[in-house]
Amino acid sequence: MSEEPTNPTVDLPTDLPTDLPDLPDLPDLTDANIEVTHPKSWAAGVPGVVHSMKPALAQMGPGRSFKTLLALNQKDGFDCMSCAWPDPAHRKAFEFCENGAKAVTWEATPVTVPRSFWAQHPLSELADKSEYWLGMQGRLVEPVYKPAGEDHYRPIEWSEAFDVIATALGQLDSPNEACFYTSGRASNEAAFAYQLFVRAFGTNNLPDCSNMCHESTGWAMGQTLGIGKSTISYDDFALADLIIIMGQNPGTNHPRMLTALEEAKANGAEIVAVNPLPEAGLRRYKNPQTVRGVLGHGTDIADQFVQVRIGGDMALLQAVCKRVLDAEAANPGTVLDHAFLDEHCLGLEELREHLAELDEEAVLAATGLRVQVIDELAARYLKAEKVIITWAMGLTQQKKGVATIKEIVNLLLLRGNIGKPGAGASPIRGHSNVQGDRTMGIWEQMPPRFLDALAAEFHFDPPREHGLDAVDSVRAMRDGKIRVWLGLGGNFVAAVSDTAVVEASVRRTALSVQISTKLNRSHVVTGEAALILPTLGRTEVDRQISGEQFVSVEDSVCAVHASRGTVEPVSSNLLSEVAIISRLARTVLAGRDPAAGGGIDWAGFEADYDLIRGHISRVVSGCENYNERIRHDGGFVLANGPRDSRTFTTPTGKAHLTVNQLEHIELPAGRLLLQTLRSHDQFNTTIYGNDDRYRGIKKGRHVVFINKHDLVTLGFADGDHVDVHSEFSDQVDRVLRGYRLVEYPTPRGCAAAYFPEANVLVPLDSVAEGSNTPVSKAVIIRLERAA
Ligand SMILES: Nc1nc2c(c(=O)[nH]1)N[C@H]1C(S)=C(S)[C@@H](COP(=O)(O)OP(=O)(O)OC[C@H]3O[C@@H](n4cnc5c(=O)[nH]c(N)nc54)[C@H](O)[C@@H]3O)O[C@H]1N2
Ligand SMILES: Nc1nc2c(c(=O)[nH]1)N[C@H]1C(S)=C(S)[C@@H](COP(=O)(O)OP(=O)(O)OC[C@H]3O[C@@H](n4cnc5c(=O)[nH]c(N)nc54)[C@H](O)[C@@H]3O)O[C@H]1N2
Ligand SMILES: [Mo]
Repeated sequence: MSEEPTNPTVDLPTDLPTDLPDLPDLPDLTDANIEVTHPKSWAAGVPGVVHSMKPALAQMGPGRSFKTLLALNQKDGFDCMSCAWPDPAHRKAFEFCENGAKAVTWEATPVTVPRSFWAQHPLSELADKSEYWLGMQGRLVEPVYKPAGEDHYRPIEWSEAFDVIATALGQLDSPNEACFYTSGRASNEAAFAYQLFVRAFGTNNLPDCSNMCHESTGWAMGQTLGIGKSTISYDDFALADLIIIMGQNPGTNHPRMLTALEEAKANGAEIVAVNPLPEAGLRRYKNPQTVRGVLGHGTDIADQFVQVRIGGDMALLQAVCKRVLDAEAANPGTVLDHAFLDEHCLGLEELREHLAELDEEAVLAATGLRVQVIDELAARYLKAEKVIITWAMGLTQQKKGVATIKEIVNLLLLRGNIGKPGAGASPIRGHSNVQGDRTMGIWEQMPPRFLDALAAEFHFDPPREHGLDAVDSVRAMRDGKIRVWLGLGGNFVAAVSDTAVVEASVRRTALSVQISTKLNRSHVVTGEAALILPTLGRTEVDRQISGEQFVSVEDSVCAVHASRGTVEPVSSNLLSEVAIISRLARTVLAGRDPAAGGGIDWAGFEADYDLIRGHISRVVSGCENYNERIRHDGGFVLANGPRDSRTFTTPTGKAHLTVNQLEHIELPAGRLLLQTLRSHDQFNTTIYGNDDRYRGIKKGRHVVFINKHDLVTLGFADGDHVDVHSEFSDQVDRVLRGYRLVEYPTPRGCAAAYFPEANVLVPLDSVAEGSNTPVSKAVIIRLERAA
């Protein structure tokens, strides 16, 4: 190991109990005693892991904990599965964060679900257990089957499990009666094999977690820039003059980003945070990997905090664009990047005309900001030569998410902030390989170019009709049109909106199948029959006939690299995702002609992942010579037209400035706008613990954050318990009962509660225009005193 300060981030406790907790009696988390203290003004990683992960660390034992944590994000180790934040190309010491350590601890536990578990616990009982309790039962190690009409899973042989699926798929009237979901942890190899199997089977029904995540980004950037991915590389952060972080909570969800921001600041960059909440990581960062960070004041991150109202970003961005155009009008030829606009862009005149009409009163109402705040942001933008804008769920999960992100593109294009060093548009992805999965063809709407390449490589004609995305899959299940549901990872039932509707819809299917590492809600709310297929996690060594395998992943800035598990699998009975997909495909497609999707060497795929990568080289553009380039130290970076050469593969070959109509969110009197977000102790639907320490919440998740003036106006006090009803045009009463109100510095009219519990409140039909993403960040709610 190098001499660099390595990892004070994770202090493993020395007093770990040697015997494991008695799992069946594991007390569930309750929130009878929620504790609320002041939110933190700074973020760092020192104390957190130990506390929130004590039960899981106790399961793991010190030896395995150390080995696993040390391998995290090392050059020869595995890729951290906690987020898609990139690794610096020339890092001095390996870097990982508190929440990465939690994710690894959670997965690498040696505790396994015992065979007796299935006989002991009927599904009807498991349906009352929390996500935390389910996850703490340990790793899944044998396939289990719940036949139709029964209330228990029971162990089943792997081959029988594949037969059950093949039979169910064989009974469908059309391949389009099956849906194949993907969560973003699947490797490129697994994802490529999976989409190939699904298309060979005959459908494009490939919904994924991205439909609920950065889908709005993909559409907005695709339509305006020709590519739905970040236009920067890691090193650009250190070169920027100004970084605007919108709708994102890096201290919890991308903690290693704080190191990049700290470096940018050290190089003189200004940072602006646009967020309804004063998130700790956006205010001050104490880098646990430096002495100054551990002992000192840390780094002040945001130079300006723009406390926008929920859903106000589009108006804010239009107002800033207008100020840029006004500055140009006042001093013609000095503000806009005319050379860039003339050569590369379309739509400037239309934008100018549109924004000339901008209603500043409407902007102030939508944003809740004072005009000086907007002026200050505009001044910072005008002063900077190199600007990066990053964003995440606060922008994408909005009704106007696509249009809002198009406004980011407008603002950047006006001053040539795309395709030059230190500048660009940078969506920060969520799941660690969600971007790679898309590159590999996991999308219900892959373009003809990809499908043609697939056809040429495998000699069958893949279906061309678009498939179902996440929300449309629920609708189709609800309407009885989907008979078989298969999930490659994830926890769809808990992750998608409108919990009651999705649960009823999944129960209508004939068979639901989950390929998973650990138990979750999607295993206990099932089709008539159900299967769980346990799989290796990313931390574990993957041995196949040809030897140890590695897989590959793509991060937020299009860098692709290898990931190799380092700990012994918890059970020799586990199959890798690639092996499960290959064996399933062999069973389902057995006997087919090559022209009907037969004739693919699935056994070869399972034996040696190089074979899959060989196909990827020939099918996926940008992945030529994949096997060779993935073996380079640190991998390789995918080509990116806007970033590399200001090439825009839109239909016109130009980048598009766009005109987007503002729309006011009508908030009836006495109502609040609720966003659903992540606590510090969770990874999506996986709950590690009951605390949210940066926001000052302990021992509970059933809280609603609310502004102090709204408390008064609505006749409540901090600590009161309420029922939260959401209101939508369909008049259905969706309600969460018994939530504790927490006075919090959120803007007036804006509230917050934790996902996934709050998915009960998000109506299925409340979706972003143009991307069909659930509007999880703007739900109209009414509070009523709890009985
Ligand atoms: N530890 C950990 N890491 C994770 C995850 C996790 O659950 N835990 N999840 C992963 C995944 S899949 C994803 S997608 C990412 C998610 O990363 P984030 O997008 O940071 O996740 P959220 O918790 O949804 O936070 C949304 C942020 O947007 C703000 N926001 C809400 N509404 C608005 C708005 O109208 N305007 C603006 N400007 N801001 C708004 C919220 O206050 C909050 O700060 O993180 C990834 N990394
Ligand atoms: N209201 C609301 N809803 C949201 C969001 C929100 O902000 N608000 N965010 C949305 C977003 S951004 C996302 S990305 C989705 C997330 O939706 P999903 O990706 O479906 O959900 P996760 O909770 O990430 O899935 C966790 C499960 O994945 C399985 N798993 C873990 N590792 C592996 C592995 O290596 N292989 C396999 N096969 N399985 C594994 C485990 O069984 C675990 O229980 O939720 C969305 N839903
Ligand atoms: Mo996500």
